Amino acid sequence: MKSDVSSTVSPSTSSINGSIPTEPAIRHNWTHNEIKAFFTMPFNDLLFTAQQIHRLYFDPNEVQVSTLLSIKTGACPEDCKYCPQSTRYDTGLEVEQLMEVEKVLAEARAAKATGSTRFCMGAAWRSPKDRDMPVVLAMVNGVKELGLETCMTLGMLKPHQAIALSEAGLDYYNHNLDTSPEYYGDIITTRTYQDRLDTLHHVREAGINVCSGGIVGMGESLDDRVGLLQQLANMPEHPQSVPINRLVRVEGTPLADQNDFDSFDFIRTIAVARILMPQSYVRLSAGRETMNEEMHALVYFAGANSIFYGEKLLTTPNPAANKDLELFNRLGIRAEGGRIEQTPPSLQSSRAERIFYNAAAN
Ligand code: SAM
Ligand code: DTB
Ligand code: SF4
Repeated sequence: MKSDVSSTVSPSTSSINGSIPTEPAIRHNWTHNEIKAFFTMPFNDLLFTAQQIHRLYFDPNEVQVSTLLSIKTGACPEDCKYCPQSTRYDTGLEVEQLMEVEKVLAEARAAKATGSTRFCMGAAWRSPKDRDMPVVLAMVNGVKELGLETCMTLGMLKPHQAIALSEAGLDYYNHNLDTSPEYYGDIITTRTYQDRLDTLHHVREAGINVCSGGIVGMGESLDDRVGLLQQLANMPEHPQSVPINRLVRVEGTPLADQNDFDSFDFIRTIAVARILMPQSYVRLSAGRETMNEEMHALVYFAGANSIFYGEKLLTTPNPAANKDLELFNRLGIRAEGGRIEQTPPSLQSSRAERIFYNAAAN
């Protein structure tokens, strides 16, 4: 689908186009029009601005890598129109009960061996039942003991559940707003936007890092993408991690026949997220299977600095780890944490380049 960014008028961003303050104020009062003005900037100005801001807080050549595991799959009572795990849609998915702790730990060990630094566990639940909590807490404990960061996404949480997860050592909780408050009702009817904000509040209060973002390509308007980022950026604290998913169109879901989402609009969304939330990790999340290497490179340039690593997301495919590594090597990107063995780009190239690289490195 063609971009719905119709104008490329320069907003009044003299402080941005001219000089970026050494440390931009971290704001929580962005207006809709201010954010929309970023979306409609000329593409090069937008990417340049995002990259400058990115460099104030992050190493531009480093990307955080996480591994995702579905610990309970399918048969979810919710009606999220994008989701292959909802029991309401026939997607041919095989239902799996909550995994045993030992099996989860075996997967976490394998993820650690591939160099991942964070292990994210997702369950197709509306919210966890208290009777499931001991098993879930044992997973957090066990993964933490392996020396990995822990992340969970289990649906809505009550305050006491968030506290228990925090005490077990949970580092991040993922709970997405998914879209703007205005478009939300077109996508999900079984829980409200406020329910989601409440869960994020409980997570924050329990001292767990918040991971919250959304999905683009669900037929939403530019104003809805603006609205989603406005909600995230105006939270009392910016989410420490902001996943931006490009809809994975799964056969059997009501959104299976959505048009392709414009690639430039996706890159713009990443860039605007980076500008609004300068200190947050912006995660290039679902949908990478539809992005070529050049698009990945542009998305990293726009300020994305986190990915899911490994060939499966929860139920759908993700690029193979060696493909990501090859691209990292070609772009001179390092995986954060230094656990992944990488070849400097020039070592794969000519002898002259190797000599130059070694000289530069010394
Ligand atoms: N059941 C829990 C919940 O919804 O809070 C946790 C798991 S749920 C699968 C986690 C997130 O995955 C959703 O909030 C949504 O943003 C994302 N997601 C699910 N299906 C997707 C799809 N087809 N394309 C892109 N993102 C998707
Ligand atoms: C997030 O924002 N994206 C991930 C993670 N958080 C849990 C999930 C993507 C799921 C894509 C569809 C699937 O594999 O089932
Ligand atoms: Fe259930 Fe989560 Fe999928 Fe919604 S996104 S149907 S809550 S698994």
